[in-house]
Amino acid sequence: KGQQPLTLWFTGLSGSGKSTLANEVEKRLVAHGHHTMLLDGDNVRHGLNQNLGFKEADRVENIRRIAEVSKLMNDAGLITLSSFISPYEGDRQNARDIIGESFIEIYVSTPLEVCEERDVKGLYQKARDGEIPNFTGVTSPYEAPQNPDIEVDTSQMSLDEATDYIVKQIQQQLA
Ligand code: GGZ
Repeated sequence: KGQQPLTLWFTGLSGSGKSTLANEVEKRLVAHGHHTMLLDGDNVRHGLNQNLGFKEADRVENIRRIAEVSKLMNDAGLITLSSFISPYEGDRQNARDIIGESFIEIYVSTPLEVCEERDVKGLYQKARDGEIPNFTGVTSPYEAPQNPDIEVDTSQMSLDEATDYIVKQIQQQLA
């Protein structure tokens, strides 16, 4: 199936629902015959970026490499779904510059209170207890996108609704 490559760039706090949503959107795209590559902490921070931590300079380099890989995947004709906190506005802008017009910023704007209440992995509690330094939303900043292409809040919408909404928003860009 012929397709225009895209990078769907999911940004948001830990526990906001980014990776779950990216997985659901990917399933939809694959069901429609698209070829995709999902990048997230599980397949990037354990391999390509295993030498990087969570200090500002490391996050900057993490996002830069992911943007370059996203572009390479687009060059190979794939729709890339990249799911990283990507907390800095400047780094997301840099990713947009690297990737070009196929870049779509999806802000998963689930509020911190909700992410912290969910605390699926117990990381917020550990961060509050001082066991994890530089934790986004607690002891490290998250710069919310001012003008995202798409915004979804998983405390206001079900997973299915949010997935439908994103797929509908990108429909025009899908060949
Ligand atoms: C934020 C951290 C941290 C710190 C470990 N701050 O909910 P998770 O577990 O599965 O997702 C988080 C993931 C964030 O990695 P990213 O590569 O997306 O971050 S960034 O874009 O800012 O470079 C969380 C876990 O790693 N984690 N320590 N200190 N999240």
